[in-house]
Formats: sequence, C-alpha cells, structure tokens
Amino acid sequence: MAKETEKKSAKKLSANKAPASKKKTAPAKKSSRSKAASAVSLAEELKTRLLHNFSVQPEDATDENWYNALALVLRDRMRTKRTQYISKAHKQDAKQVYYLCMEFLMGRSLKNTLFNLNLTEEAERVLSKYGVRLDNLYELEPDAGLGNGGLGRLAACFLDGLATASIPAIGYSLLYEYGIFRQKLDNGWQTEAPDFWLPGGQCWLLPRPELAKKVLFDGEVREWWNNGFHHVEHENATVIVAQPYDLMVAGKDGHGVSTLRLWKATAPSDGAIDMTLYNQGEYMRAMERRAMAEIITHQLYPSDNHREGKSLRLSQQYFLVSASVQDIVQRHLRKYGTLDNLPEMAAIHLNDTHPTLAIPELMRIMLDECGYSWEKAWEIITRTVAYTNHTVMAEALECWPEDLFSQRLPRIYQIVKEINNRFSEQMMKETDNDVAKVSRMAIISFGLVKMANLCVAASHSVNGVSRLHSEIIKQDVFHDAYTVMPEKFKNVTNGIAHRRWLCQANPELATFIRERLGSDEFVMDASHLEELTPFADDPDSLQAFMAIKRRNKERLAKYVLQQNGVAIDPDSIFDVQVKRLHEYKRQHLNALHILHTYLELKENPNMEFVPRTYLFGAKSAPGYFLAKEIIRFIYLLGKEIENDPAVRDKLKVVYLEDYRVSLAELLMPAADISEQISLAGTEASGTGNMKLMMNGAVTLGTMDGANVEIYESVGPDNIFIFGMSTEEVENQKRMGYTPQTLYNNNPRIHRALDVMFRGFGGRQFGEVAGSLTSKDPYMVLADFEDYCRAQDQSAAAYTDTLAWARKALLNTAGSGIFSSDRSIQDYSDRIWHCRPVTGM
Ligand code: 26W
Repeated sequence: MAKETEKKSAKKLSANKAPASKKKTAPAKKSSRSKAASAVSLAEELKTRLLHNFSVQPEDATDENWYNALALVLRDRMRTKRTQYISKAHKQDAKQVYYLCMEFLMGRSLKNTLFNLNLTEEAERVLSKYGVRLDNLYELEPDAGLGNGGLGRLAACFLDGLATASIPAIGYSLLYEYGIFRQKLDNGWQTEAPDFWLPGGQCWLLPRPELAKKVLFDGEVREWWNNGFHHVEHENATVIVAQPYDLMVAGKDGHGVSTLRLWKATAPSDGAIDMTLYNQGEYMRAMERRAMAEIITHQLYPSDNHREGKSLRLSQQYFLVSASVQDIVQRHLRKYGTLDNLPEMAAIHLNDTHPTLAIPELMRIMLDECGYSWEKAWEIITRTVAYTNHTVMAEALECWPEDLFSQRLPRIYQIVKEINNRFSEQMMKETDNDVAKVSRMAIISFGLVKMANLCVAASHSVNGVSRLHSEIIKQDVFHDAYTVMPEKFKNVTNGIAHRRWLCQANPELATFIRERLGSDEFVMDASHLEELTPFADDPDSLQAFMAIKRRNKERLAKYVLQQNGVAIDPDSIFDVQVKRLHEYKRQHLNALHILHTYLELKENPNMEFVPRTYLFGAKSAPGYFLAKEIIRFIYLLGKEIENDPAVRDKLKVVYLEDYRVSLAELLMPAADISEQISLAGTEASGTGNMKLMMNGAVTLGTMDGANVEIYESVGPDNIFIFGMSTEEVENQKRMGYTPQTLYNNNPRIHRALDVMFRGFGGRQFGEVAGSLTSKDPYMVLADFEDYCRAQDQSAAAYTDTLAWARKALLNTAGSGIFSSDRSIQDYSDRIWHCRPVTGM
C-alpha cells in the first residue's frame, strides 16, 4: 500500500478556502420546445449516439445498442438539467441536503427516467419505427442492487422525492462492483451468486475524475504547536483514492435533478512508488496494491440488521464519509469561502449509524485543515448533522473494537475520544452526576466505540421512521438520551416513491385513477388519492378496479409459470409476503399456518376453503443459518403440497427466487393480501406494506411499525389486524414467555410442529420447529391462534367480491400519506429546514 505523509497545518489550509464564486449564470430557460420538435430531437440524439458510440445505423442496431444509446441520451439530458437547476439553486442560496447512506437500492433507471422526463411515448414512437419494443429494453437493464432492503430502497425513493420537490440534494454512497447477491435456490437451500451489475448498469454513471478525493488510513499521528497553531501530521498513511461517479435521478417533469454520487476505491496512480515498483519489475506488488485498494468498494455487505464487526466494513464506512465530507466542504467553500454558515446552508443526514464517522471526519477537517477551535467546530457540526434510526434490533447497533478503530483510523480515534470526554463531562453536569446513565450514553466504553451514541450526541435531530418506532426510540433504545435531550427526538414516517410504485409499476391503475379523478394531479401530489374514496360506493368502478387487479395477477402468474414451472390461479387469493428474511419478520409464522391449513385440508378434503396462493420472496443474509432453514422449509412445503393432488388446486405456495426491486414492481400490483406480521415492536416501519396497500392489497398484519398508521388511514374494516400489541408483548416478556406450554396445550400447534420435527420432502425442520418451542424471542406461537383467525376472516371476506373490491380500493385511496413526497416534506419542514428552489 502506498505510504504517504499528509501535512496539514492551519496555515496551509486557509489557502484552501476558495473565494465565493461571484459568477452569475444566465437563468435557465424554460423549455418551450414543442412535443413534435423534441420527438425529432430524441430520434436524432439516439441516431447520433448509435453512430458515435456503437458504430451502427439505427436499422442495424440491436436492442442492447438501443438500450445503451437511450441511457446515454437520458443521462446527458439529466446532466444539462442538473446544471441549470444547480445554478438556479445557487442564485437563490438554497440550502443543500447531503444524504449519506451505505446503501441505495436504486433498481432500474430507464422506465423511471423516461416517465419523469415525460418521454415514454416519444421513445416508444421513435423505437417503433425500427421495430423495437421499449418493454424489451426495460428488461435488458440490470437492477442497481446497491442495498439490502428497506433502508436502501427508502434512500432511493427519497432521491426521487427530493428532485420532484426541487430540493437540491446529493446522495452519497459507494460504487459497489457487486451489489446484493443473486439468490439461487437449490432444492430450497439458498446459495449466493455474485451480482456483477456494471456491464448493463454503467451507462447511467457519469465519471467525475476531476472531483476525486484521497482517503487516509493507518499510520501514525504527529501533533505539535507552533505560533499558537495546532499542527497535525498523519504519517505513513495508506492512501486510497475515491473516484466519484454520478447517477442522476430526474424529478417528475424534470426540473429538479438529484445526484447520487458513488465513490469507487482505487490505488493512487500518481504515486512515485508505483513507477519505482514498475521499474524494478515488481509488477506483482503494484498489482497487489491496486487490488488491496479496490477491495474497499468491491462488494456490498449482504447482512441487514446484523453487524459484521469486520475491518473491511469499517474501512468502507470511513471511505464513504471521508470522501463525501471532503466533497461537501469543497463545494461549500467554493461557494461561501467559509464553513461558518454550514448549518444554515447545508443539512448533512446520516441514514442510520453506518455513516456516523462523518461527524469526526468533519471535526478533523475543521480542526486540522481549516483552523477552527474545537468549540466552534462542534457547535457548527451539531447544528448541521441529523440522524435517522431504522431498526431496534440490538444486534444491529454498530460498535467497533477500540483497538481496530484506533489502528485503522488513528486521527479519527483521537477526535472521537475527545468528543467522548467532553460529552460525558457535559452529561454528568446535566444528569446531576448520574454515573450509570452517563456510562450507558458514552461513545467509548468497555473497549468499544458505539456509533449510535455518537450519532445521538452530535446530531441536532434523531428520528424514527414510524410513529410507533419513534416512541420506542424515546422509551427504550435511546431512553437515557431522551431524558436529557428530549428536544432532539422526532418522527418522520417513511414513504415510497408513488410514481414508481403506482404510476410505473401499475399503469392501468394509474389510468383508472386519472379517469375517476378527472385529473393527473395525484402524480405530483399523492394526497389526491383520497378523492377515490367516493368510488368505493360505485359498483362499476369497483368492478373496473378488480379487473385491473385480475390482469396484474395474470401477468404475475405468467412469470411464475415461467420461473417456477407452477401454474397459479388468478382467481385464488394472492397472499404476498415479500421482504428480507428475518425471524422477527416471522415468515415462519406464515409457513406454520400454511402447514396447519394443509393438514386440515388433508383431514377434511371437503371442508369449505377459499383457494389461496401464498407467494414468498426474501433473501437471507448468507451466514444466517436459521433464516436459510426457514426458506428451505417454505420451499419444500410448497413442493409437498404441489405433489398432493387432493390439495394442490386449493392451496399453493410459491417461493420466488431472487426478490429484488424489479420483481417487486411486478408483484405489488398483483397482490390481494399484504402480510405484515412482525412481532409488535420489532419492525421499525416497513415500506413494502405501503407499496402493497397503494396497489390495492389489504394488509393482514400486527400493530407494528407503519401498520399502525395504515390502520388509522384505512379504518378497521379495511385491514385484518391480529396479534399482541407492543404492551402485551412487553407484559408477556416480563411474565416469562414459555412457548413449550403452547406446544403442549394447543393441539393445532402441536400437530404442525410435530410434522416439522418428523420432516417431509426428505428433510426434517427440527431447527426451525425447535426455535419456536424453546426461547423464540419473536413469540410466533403466542400469536398463532389469532393469526389463524385473521387468515380465516380474510378468506371469508374475499368471497364477497364487491365488499372485497371496496376494501382494496379504499386501501389505494388511503395510501396518499405514504408517498415519499410527504416524507420529504416532513424532513424539510422539521429537520432540514430547507425550501424548494423556485421558478423551476
Ligand atoms: C449493521 C448492519 C445493518 C445493516 C442494515 C444494520 C441495519 C441495517 C438497516 C438499518 C436495516 C433496515 O433496512 N431497516 C429497515 O429500514 C426501513 C426503512 O426505514 C424500515 O422500513 C424497516 O422497518 C427497517 O427494518
């Protein structure tokens, strides 16, 4: 690895303060091109791209050529729009949002970009001249799977919302060469294949080599005082270069454009050592150094809700925040020449604790490079940084061994130690020397650096992602901090990009809404969906609504037949549980109930039964053994039922491989029932629940996360609630939960679990069954009976077609508040305090 000594002194750094740009740019002209004119231009731009980039005439172009050409044309158009947008934002002194997140689960860009730039029809027209179908091009695009699940998808939805609201924003993340693994099921056992997404995804990335940054690891810190200035030198550091690549997200109608800046790790290519090595013929050593550097952004860590504690993960986190914070500072200094007004002009958002080191990194730059005093730097930073918590799982709260931390990040460690000392001192004062409380809030204790505590100490705002979750944070996760700093704690309920999840994923439903409401306003403002409510009393509308659902179910059935070789009946209830696989989400509660139903059906073949198709989609963290066992259990249960001619026409279980954003876009519109069955108090919010309700699925769920707000929005008649409340869960836990008693006393539970212990399909499921009868922190058996009741209730409700249609439609009507446009509005008003750029 390259060793380099970076000299940082207050003097040298003041030279870094570039004068504020005085350049005035001409105001962006409103596009006045007619539709026809821009169609011609799209055609011409495409032709030019085909010719210049791929050396083909349109007549000879393959679908792949067209896909790439289209992506490049759109990328350039977004770049132009972004430039105009930014210059307008600058003139208005608009506050900038910087959203730091280790994951952005973007999915595909083509359909969304065409839709938001209002170019879908034009593109279709141009392509049809050459016999090319736009739908085929969509399928060529790989998902940009740079995230695990909820956290990353939320970040992606927010970029869309920010652009549409004309709030200038940059999302910062890593350019993982390999995104979330491709899941393969080998007789039900999950195996992971690498997701090399760049060959089809690269065309959306704009390289910005001029903005590259250096990130320093390892080495030692030397400090001294001279002329009243504190000097710091980071000696013998390992230098990694962060190369930025921009992926742009156009807002609806294309005035605002968000940037997602992805950093790729590379070895410094300008180092003299490189050349020396080459000259000595030490080619292998040079290559090794390159590989060591590039490994940082090689791969996304595939576990969510479970910390890894690995050195490479710490390196990824620091690499992200160091490059991003340097970029933020550079941008800010270029415009204002000072960081004094950072809190007024910039909001830095930490999406969960993963980018926490942005706090000490900004301290480092302000102290070592800009000559700020500790007090002033801390004051500025704590007014700039805000933090969102996304999980209550204790095993997800990140902490780092102090020795690993201090070795890999020596200067950052010094700063964190000092933050801890000062913070602890302040907390002692504010708690009247409550030592126990202060030590629980400490940032470093028992040899661990605690990221969440650092976030809470340094952020001016700490928010949860649903009302219930935000309460739990105050009462439980961060209770100590809440008692001392109650004003920091807020709630912003999550949301989803309704233009992607409704308008694009379910175009027929969008047309239905447009026709009923007599306008397109809901596209920009999802609160208009409420106006669908009166149509719940209109039989014709209800019928049309269900006809759309039926066609979406047929579309999904086709996919299932192709992928799984199973024919599913669109007249059966499509009961969908799609999300990451985790015990707390309780896919095994769903499966246990299916097994129970299967046994009932076998025993009473003539019992009344509403045909039901259970669809599962979920990836497990590769090392999460029990989760993989649960997948195998569900998969083989499906096989077992499918092999049973007496039951298979009534009951089906389909496990869809490789659940991802693009598959979700196919699934959400086809669902009748949305399974949201986590143990109350465990799911921070959920966002799949919002996508499903928006597409007219009725929630069958617990009073957990955002389900509570869904319940309030649709009312008790349009949702199936079951299970313990958070209070009941707490009480049970206090009294001591003994699942063994439930197993012994409940014959239905007993029978189903015994079948699992005995096994079927050539395997036993003792680990899964055993986990339910021993400790089970997620209390599956305790909620089992009530879950059965809710399942039965939903089946009975489904048989009344019109009444069901009413419920479904009212779910869409009640989903407006779950648009991420509303979430962005809330963040802007309550946390970031920023205003949209006007005149866009
Ligand atoms: C340390 C490893 C790790 C990785 C990812 C820990 C935690 C995470 C994420 C925060 C887990 C996550 O994605 N949480 C989900 O965030 C969604 C968006 O707010 C919520 O809707 C989900 O309820 C929550 O599980």
